[in-house]
Amino acid sequence: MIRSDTIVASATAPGRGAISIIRISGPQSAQIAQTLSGKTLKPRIATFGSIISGSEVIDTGIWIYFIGPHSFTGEDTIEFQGHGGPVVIQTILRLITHHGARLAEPGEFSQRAFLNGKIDLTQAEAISDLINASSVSAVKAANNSLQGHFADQINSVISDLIGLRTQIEAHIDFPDEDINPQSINTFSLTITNIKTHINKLIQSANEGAKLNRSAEIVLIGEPNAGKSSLLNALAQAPLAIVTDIPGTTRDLIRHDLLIDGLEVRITDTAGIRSTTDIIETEGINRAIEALQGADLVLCLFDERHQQISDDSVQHLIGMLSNIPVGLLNTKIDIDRKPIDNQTRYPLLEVSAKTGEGLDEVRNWLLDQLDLTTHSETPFLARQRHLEHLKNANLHMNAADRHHLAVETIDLVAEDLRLAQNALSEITGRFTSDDLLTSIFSTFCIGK
Ligand SMILES: Nc1nc2c(ncn2[C@@H]2O[C@H](COP(=O)(O)OP(=O)(O)O)[C@@H](O)[C@H]2O)c(=O)[nH]1
Ligand SMILES: [Mg+2]
Repeated sequence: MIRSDTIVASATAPGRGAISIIRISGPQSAQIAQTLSGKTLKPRIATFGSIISGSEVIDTGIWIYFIGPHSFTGEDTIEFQGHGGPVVIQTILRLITHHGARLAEPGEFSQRAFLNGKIDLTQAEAISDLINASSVSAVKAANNSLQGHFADQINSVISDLIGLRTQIEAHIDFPDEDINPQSINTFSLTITNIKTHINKLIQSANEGAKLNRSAEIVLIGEPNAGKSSLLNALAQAPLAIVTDIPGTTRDLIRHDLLIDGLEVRITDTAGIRSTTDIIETEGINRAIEALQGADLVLCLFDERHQQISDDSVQHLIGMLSNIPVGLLNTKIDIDRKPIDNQTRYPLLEVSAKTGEGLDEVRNWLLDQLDLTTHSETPFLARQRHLEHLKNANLHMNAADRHHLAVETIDLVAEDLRLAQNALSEITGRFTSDDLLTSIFSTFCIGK
């Protein structure tokens, strides 16, 4: 599906840089390049040349012509690698639009690649996720999706479903004939296998969806344990008020920070204790709520504690399953006596005041949060993918519950059709224009 208009955008980040790349895509690309360079460009050959307006040289660089469909968008595409100054770029963009192209919308190049069948929707999304990746694991997972591994899995389930549907629907045409019990067994087995596959994908997608956002670290402890001081020390800024009055922090204080290139969000909370103060109680409720969305919890204990038991941890965090928990012995500049750790959680020592132990805390956080060291890299998944997978799962369960027989075969066939549709939404085979627009509008301009 070749669009009739030609689009242009700077593909490199705004601001000053050594080089900028301007990308033109659409039927007029080659003509515009020829007019501006004064040269006939050969496909896939880098040609040194200028951009000329009238008799003036605007910029000099490298021209590359990708002839459709052998281009990212599938259309005729031109890339000009010129100098990375904002005014140069604006002047070139204006010149190109003057010659008939229009400025591209965010994500429009990727949208064209998708519409022209160069990539499926999961790959298009992976491009944006790769650009926005906030950790090494996220980069790896985005690349997995970009290579089509996620889509391959989905397509393999879809193809199993199509095979099953073809056989089942063949029986619908002969309502008077009983279905051979052996066929019923085979069908049920296939349904079970498909369900297992979908469930595995849900698990991977769940992991992958976590990578798509910054990890949430929640600091929790009794009042005055040193939570706000630790937040300030990690953020290297006085974000939270620190006093020796217990109950100083009431609301949640969130801060995004990079630890060795890994984007994390740290939440400082109100100290956990029983109190009659209404505002503080609300603060404590919010702290407990924050725990529910946490990827990792740090429990702080200061020098007042000689011993940490499972009970003392549970008192702070309740029952949290599957979330990594770390214990911190704080304020070690005051008292260096080690705390007796009777729990299975690791205990680190830190002083927010002197900075001692902060590097160890950062390293431990990195170790826990960067999934590369812990599990196989999953696909980078979005909430959207998870919802479609869960939907497909619901329809498969319904198909399973209907127990295949002559009387129920229509219902089973319909459930299988709906499951297939849900999966097809992931790769974009059945996706409405509105949804596509909303997905691509979150991309960068020029991508
Ligand atoms: N000496 C020392 N004092 C600290 C340290 N961290 C916190 N404090 C003090 O402990 C008190 C409570 O700290 P704060 O961070 O507000 O604790 P929160 O209630 O857990 O947020 C304040 O008086 C801080 O100055 C530390 O590492 N060393
Ligand atoms: Mg505090």
